[in-house]
Amino acid sequence: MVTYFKLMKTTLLLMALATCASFTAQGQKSQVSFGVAAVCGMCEARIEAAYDLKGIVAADFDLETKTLHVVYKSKKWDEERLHKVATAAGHDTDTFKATDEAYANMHGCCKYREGGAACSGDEKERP
Ligand SMILES: [Cu+2]
Repeated sequence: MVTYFKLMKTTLLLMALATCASFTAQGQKSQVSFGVAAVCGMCEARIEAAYDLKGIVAADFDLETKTLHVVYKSKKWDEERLHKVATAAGHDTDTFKATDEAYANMHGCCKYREGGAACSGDEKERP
């Protein structure tokens, strides 16, 4: 009986190790899409630039659908923290709100809460 338990323990340990190894080999990448409030091309550039961070593989914002797609290393990031990268740059997401301070720091034509003032000159036109 004692031998049997020992064998069980060893088997379980080996199985656990094998599972860990296969996760590591895949690099544990995840991806997520969520809504981010934005008005113009400047917003798009600002949002994508904000995600130029360690552990983020790719960030692509679609201005037409106002959807951000992020590929990230799940070891370093989780969804809540990814949302907060956008709010720190001044952009509300579909779950979290930007602070008034971050919002106030944005360019005037990017004020999406007031419906977005008309962008002028060098920025891309609103869709
Ligand atoms: Cu803008």
